[in-house]
Amino acid sequence: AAPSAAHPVDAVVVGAGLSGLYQLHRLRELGLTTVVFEAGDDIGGTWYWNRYPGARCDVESLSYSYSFSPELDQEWEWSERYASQPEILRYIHHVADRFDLRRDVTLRTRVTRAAYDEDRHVWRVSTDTGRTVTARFVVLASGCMSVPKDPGVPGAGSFTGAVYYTARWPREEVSFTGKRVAVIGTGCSGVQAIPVIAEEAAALTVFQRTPAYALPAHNRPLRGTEIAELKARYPEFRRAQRLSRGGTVFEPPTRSALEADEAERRAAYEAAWGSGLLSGLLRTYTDILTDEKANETVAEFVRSKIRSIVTDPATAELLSPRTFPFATKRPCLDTGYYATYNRPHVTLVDLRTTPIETITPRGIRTSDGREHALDAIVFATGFDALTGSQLAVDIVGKGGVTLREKWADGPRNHLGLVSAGFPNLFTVLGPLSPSVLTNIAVSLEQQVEWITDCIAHLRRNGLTEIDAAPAAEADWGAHVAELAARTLYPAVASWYTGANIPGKPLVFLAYAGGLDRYREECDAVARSGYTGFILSATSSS
Ligand code: NA7
Repeated sequence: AAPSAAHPVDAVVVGAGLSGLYQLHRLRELGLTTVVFEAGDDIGGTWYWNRYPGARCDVESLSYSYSFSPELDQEWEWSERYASQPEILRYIHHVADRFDLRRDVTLRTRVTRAAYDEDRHVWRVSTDTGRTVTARFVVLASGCMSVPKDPGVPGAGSFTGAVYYTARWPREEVSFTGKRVAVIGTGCSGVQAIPVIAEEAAALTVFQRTPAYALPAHNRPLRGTEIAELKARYPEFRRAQRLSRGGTVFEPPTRSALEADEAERRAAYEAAWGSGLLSGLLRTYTDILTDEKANETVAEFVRSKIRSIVTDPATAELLSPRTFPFATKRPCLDTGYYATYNRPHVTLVDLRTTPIETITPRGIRTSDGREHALDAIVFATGFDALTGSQLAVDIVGKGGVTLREKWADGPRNHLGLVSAGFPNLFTVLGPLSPSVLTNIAVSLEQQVEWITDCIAHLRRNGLTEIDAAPAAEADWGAHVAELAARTLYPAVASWYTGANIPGKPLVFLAYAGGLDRYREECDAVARSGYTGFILSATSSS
């Protein structure tokens, strides 16, 4: 029978992306009956929804993949250095088939509510299809960048042309041939989509509010020899990844950028630019993210690159970020982004000088009175990051307190995993964990494995409940804030701090201490018998 209130399951996992599918695999190994609810028409999460032109991972494919199965590592063959969205989705499908995961995934079903039954120590989980399931454990694997932001542009409903969101791109073929297209937003999604849309469109107008720092991907097909070379040492490479600071393997820098002279710095930055790695420039010196002067040397290097690529000096200047230090918002990895502005049919509109007044039936009107006539508008306007997907669910914990009430001034939890008063409810890639500051493929495995070990511990010891201790949670919040305060991140208005969403509390939302340190802290907690958590057994179990 389908799981229902009468047929309880052991665990509900919310979301069938990379995190949720791996969590299902692990819980199954423990012998838990598990159901995964997925809102989409198919599995894949982020890589299902973000199928916009040019969508591609900005972590190398050989690193951005599951590490838990040596056999999977050997059999899967990536075709490019940076995998495109369709290839990553094919990989996710392959994994789901290989580990027979689909049979426990219920598609087209959004979890709308989860309420804790304090007497029976179970969660009652409801969906938009009218199902209710009870489960002892709930894992929110609902994504750190999965709730698209409402762009809040007036008049959007009146436009008579086509409207697209990069984060909700249709599955059907979209053709821009012969069309006048607008892209609003120049974050990583816009930066990837713009050059590809420009290939097709008759005219492309980019509406930019804040320019991004975009670095060249130098994407290319992978050579058979380099794949074979890595596969020969994949176990060792995976171990190094797990122990690394951000989920990718590199030799950490040892010197301050300010200790090097101009020529030396330039050479280091040129090499990093040529490396095609998202964090290449960050890895040159120790203090790029902690010292404004050091950071400015990199920021100015990127601006000099923009000036050397973009032929019109005024456009180059508009594309040059000046309002925030390099990498305090996520840098973008691109293919041909800046050079696209040299094409005669591509126009850049600076929303700082001429903001959008309204969208009209025919196009977009800016404050200078100009109406940009359009056939299609693409919103690449970002997400309600890190907390959006958890707060989208009506979660009711102990004493009838909702997660929305509890997090009204910002998220609170212990280890980024469990929030006090919401027992047995775990989050993968949620707030106050390293998530978005790392290679999330490595981060999600670490958290899924910690959660799985924790549940195994509870069951082995006849325990039914784990909750965060309020004092430990307060300490964790202070620790995360303190780690962030050592960096340039928290002072910058970005989606890392919630500043992109009107009314969202301003809190630096990620753990900036590194995945290696985070892993040690999580492991130490588990080893000590879950210090900072309250574990209990109940007779009703
Ligand atoms: P981002 O990085 O949040 O970028 C959103 C962009 O859209 C950014 O340039 C915003 O400008 C712009 N934006 C947002 N709202 C508006 C309105 N109303 N008007 C004009 N411009 C607007 O999202 P992405 O999807 O590009 O990238 C998200 C992450 O996904 C990425 O870092 C990868 O990790 C994967 P603003 O900066 O707010 O001035």
